Amino acid sequence: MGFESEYIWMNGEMLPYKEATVHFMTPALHYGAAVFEGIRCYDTEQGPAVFRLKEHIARLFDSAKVLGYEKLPYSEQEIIDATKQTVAKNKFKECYIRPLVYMTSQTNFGLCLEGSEPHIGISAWEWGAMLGEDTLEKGIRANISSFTRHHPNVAMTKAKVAGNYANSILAKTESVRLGFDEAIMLDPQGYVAECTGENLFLVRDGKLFTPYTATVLEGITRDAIVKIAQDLGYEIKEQPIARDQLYIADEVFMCGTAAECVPVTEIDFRSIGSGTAGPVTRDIQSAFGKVLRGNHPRSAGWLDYVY
Ligand code: PPE
Repeated sequence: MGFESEYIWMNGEMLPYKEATVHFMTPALHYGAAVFEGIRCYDTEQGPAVFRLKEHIARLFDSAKVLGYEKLPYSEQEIIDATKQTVAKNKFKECYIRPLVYMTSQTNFGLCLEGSEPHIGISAWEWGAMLGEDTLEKGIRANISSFTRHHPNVAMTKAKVAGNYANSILAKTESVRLGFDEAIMLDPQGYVAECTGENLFLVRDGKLFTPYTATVLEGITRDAIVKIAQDLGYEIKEQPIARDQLYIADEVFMCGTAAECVPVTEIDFRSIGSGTAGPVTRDIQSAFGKVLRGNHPRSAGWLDYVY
């Protein structure tokens, strides 16, 4: 499945896919001066519904603010509406949605946002589970990356800044070349931070643990999983987590919009727990799946219907 679609929304216009281009001299392309979101739309009995759209667009605006754009040319509501129009115009039932705010300038080519203009585009395409459909059941193999995750005063970890993802590309490429599916990254203190595009949880003695948000992205899936797990009666603690706490966990799973909720069954050649998706992970995955498809009490607050 490719990432083509019929239309991409760009700066207020719905453009045919081939016309949605940017010039080579766009500063964003050279310096990673862009912020983005990853959002998913699911097919439900009441039609296509976007999961936590309002929160994703709020984070897009927050990311732009962190980068240095206080004001964007559109309101949050206009971008919410444009996102739904992009899904509708492409007649998608299920898709991944990628809004991007990027630095452009006619006059200044350089490392300062002053004198530049933020442009906005929104694309959508049909993208199944990022790490493969079977991994939701079977789990994945990960390693601890040789690359450290961002120091919070080097790259802004609360913002999905395109340039920050060079770090993810280093780690993910290394892991895949070594034969793993995904990289687990440690923060500059050596504690577990997150994966290249997912947050991480571990389960021990029936309790869930996840790193605090100081050095990681405040994942919207992470937040949903915390609430769903609490609904199910699980206790959750946010705390620093060391590498070997992952090795001796009963279960480990990662979660994010693109990846969804994926068991991690092996880390650094050590099987985690039974080496298969554990019961707590399955319990949470199953409730999460119901939420996404409109079959859960949480769905009402978290699904935004396209029509
Ligand atoms: N950490 C990072 C670094 C990250 O990029 C993501 C999302 C998350 C955690 C989980 O956040 P959330 O989607 O709000 O639950 N990563 C996006 C891009 C992934 C990609 O490979 O591209 C995503 O999942 O859409």
